[in-house]
Amino acid sequence: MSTNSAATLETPILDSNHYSLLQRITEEGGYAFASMAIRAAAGDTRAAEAAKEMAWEQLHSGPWHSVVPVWRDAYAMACLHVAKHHFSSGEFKPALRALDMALIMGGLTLRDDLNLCIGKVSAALRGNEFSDNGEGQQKDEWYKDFNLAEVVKSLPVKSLTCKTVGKKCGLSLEGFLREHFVSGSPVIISDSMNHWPAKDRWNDVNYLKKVVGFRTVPVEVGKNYLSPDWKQELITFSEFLERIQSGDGSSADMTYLAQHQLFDQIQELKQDIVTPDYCFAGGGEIRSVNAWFGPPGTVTPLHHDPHHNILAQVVGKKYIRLYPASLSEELYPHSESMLSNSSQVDLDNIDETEFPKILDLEFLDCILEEGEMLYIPPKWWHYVRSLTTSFSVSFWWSNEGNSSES
Ligand SMILES: O=C(O)CCC(=O)C(=O)O
Repeated sequence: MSTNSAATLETPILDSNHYSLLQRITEEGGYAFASMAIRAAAGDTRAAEAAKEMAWEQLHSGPWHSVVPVWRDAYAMACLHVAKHHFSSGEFKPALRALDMALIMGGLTLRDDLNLCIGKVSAALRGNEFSDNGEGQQKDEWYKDFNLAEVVKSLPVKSLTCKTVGKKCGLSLEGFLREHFVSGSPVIISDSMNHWPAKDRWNDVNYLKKVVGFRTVPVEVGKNYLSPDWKQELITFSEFLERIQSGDGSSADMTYLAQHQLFDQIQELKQDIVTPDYCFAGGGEIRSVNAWFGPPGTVTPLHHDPHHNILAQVVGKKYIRLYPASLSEELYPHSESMLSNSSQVDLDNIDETEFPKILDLEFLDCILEEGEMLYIPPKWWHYVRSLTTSFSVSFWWSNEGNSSES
């Protein structure tokens, strides 16, 4: 189907699976999609857009877990057709957006094709927009001034007055297992990410703009995921960086790239991180690696997750408060099952009449500094506030066969 020309995107997996995929889609009632996809493959741009719309509707026809998986592959297939048409017309940005949408929303079958195409479109875009190689350009760093006394005023009451999380240097895997993993005890590991390429690269705004500026990413907008005004948007990384740099985000329109599996989507950033050896403790498996990137003042409200977690602080600083799992009942969890891992208490604005016990509970807290990792045991409640522009990576792992993510 595709030729080896510079103006075409190659899709070897799609080429060899096109008809079997269409057959599976037809078996799920997708006759109209299949006929559009065949026209799209033959070069009909409008049919490609129509097929993409049809698959999109199927992805939004009910709760995400009830979407028939082949429709996710159908969406990726249609995005590939759309991207090919844009690319051959020299429209690289819309081509890249279609490919990113397929990575974010689509199935896994065509993932290698998507990554292959993304490599080619990104190279074409970089060639167009960055004619200089950036050498000699001043490093544009994220944050320069940090005033702890000022910042402490924005923290929840009683912050930094209780016990702090212990910090260890040169913690061996055996020491981690014995003293933290088995007993479920948090620790800050202070020297385990010096070798990460991200440590030098993500502090440089120009690097991020150049390498991932054109990529589309999902961001959260609003005070936090529990607020009624909270929403999600899809924007380019460059737009996101501009929002952070403009620094005028009030809490109502705070933009946070939160809990997104960015490293499955963007290979260049995956190469900048290293999975800590600690994550293989207990013979477990990585469940998800998430990015958390935003301006000062982002808040992840008090909640717990079912997995072991290493939260690695690559850029900036975060305040983190931890309550042990044994205090769950006293932390006023929401009653609806979807939110039962989140507390009803807004630690930034505690309603003592409604939640009288909360101020008596003991907790651990810390300021997690650039280059440090925090181990959060499963089910430990955590509240997180960024104190500067901050980019962290969380590694969730567990050894339960089918445990689900929160
Ligand atoms: O960094 C954050 O804002 C939240 C991190 C978190 O909740 C997690 O890693 O589970």
